[in-house]
Amino acid sequence: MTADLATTPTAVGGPDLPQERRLVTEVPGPRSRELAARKEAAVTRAVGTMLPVYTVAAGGGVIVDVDGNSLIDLGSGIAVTTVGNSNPRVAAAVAAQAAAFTHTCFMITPYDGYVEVAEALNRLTPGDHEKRTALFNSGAEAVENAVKIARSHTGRQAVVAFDHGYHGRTNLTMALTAKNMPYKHGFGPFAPEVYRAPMSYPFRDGAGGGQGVDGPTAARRAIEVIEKQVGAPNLAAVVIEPIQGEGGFVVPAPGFLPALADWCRAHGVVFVADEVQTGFARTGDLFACEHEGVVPDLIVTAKGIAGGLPLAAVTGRAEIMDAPHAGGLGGTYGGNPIACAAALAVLETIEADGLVERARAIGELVTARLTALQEQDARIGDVRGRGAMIAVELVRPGTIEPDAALTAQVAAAAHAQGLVVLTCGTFGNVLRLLPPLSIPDHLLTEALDVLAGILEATR
Ligand code: PLZ
Repeated sequence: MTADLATTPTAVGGPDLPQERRLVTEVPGPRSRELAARKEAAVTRAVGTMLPVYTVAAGGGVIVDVDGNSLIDLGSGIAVTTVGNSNPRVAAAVAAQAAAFTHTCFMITPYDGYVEVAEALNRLTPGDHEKRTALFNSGAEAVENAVKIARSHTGRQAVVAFDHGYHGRTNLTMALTAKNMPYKHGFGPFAPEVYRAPMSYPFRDGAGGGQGVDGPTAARRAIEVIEKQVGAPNLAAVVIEPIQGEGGFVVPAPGFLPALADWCRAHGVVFVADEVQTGFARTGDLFACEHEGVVPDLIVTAKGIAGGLPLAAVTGRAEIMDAPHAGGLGGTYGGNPIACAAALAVLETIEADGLVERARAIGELVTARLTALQEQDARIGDVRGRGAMIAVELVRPGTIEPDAALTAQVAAAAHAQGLVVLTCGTFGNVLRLLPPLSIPDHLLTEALDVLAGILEATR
């Protein structure tokens, strides 16, 4: 089995893969290291690889590499394979669509998959108002289009994003993104008319790990910056992640998002929820906005929408979405038929497999264990997140001073022991867990055991 997987280019993944952590070489092994050397000679160094084990198959909760190692997947390819890698419904839908036709361009001769995905998103996203959808290829492309739509609708130009926010790597989304390294450094000039407001970050707002600044107060703080530095009459859109992803799994204090959304509504500002990382059951709701009953004017989705096929969407109020002139939005591949077929299979799977509930159960299991660890380890400053999007922020004991070195050390040890675990955060000191919702409990528990052992060994 192992040898087959390592040598056969047509290895079969999906949930039937043995659900085990199995290390048969060091990580990365010799075949992966060979491929890494070829990568270095062929691929620009600007495109990095976090854990250079070269994949041959994945599914359930594991990733199998060319050396025959089976690693526990706690990253889902950055929150993408929420329904599981090579999910059988997705794989079948993709194969059937690929056999029928692969592309016509929706702007040339359209097809029903695109319309069906739009109908589904209009139905499933928060709010029962009349909605419209447009499809794109990546999160960044969809965020850019949300801004285009908001500008067209309002006739205003300014856009507000937040401290610690991440929205992509294209020119406009780099401008919206807060962190310089590695996303922006040397890549300017950036798109104009982008302003930044303070986020609600409970762990850091309270100077010592408390809830110092509550949600409504943090919203007033942000709104004051917006009113003084931008002015509502100039402001087209406020773009915010309901739980920040790359910025450190920052969950704003309760009341922050509703207060911001209310202010936007009162001032004719388009409230854009970037649910690229939080969407599609990840947080234990279909969309993270639902947790506080926030209804965004526009919601941006990608990643988990199509089980790994490139697809993204902007969905929102019909009168806003229809503001641009006919033909004003589009792109060659946006809403590609294979990606749409995958998305329909994903939505069916979320419902059929009860994945919203599964995300909540994962959240409880992971949070309970990490909270117990925190009680004995002052370096774990904060355990936060929701559903299957949970992180720990590592600090110097008794302070909120970030410990990026410890975070890197723990992540490296986890990789060596067969866990695909990601880091994030403005200060590089957050370990984040984003397992596929298809991961079995025994692998989650094993992964948490390994992490606990690593934390113990680094004391
Ligand atoms: N908005 C909230 O999380 C992508 C980026 C990884 P694309 N996050 C992972 C990296 O280093 O490039 C993301 C996101 C939020 C937008 C995006 C951008 O989505 O599909 O990568 O363009």
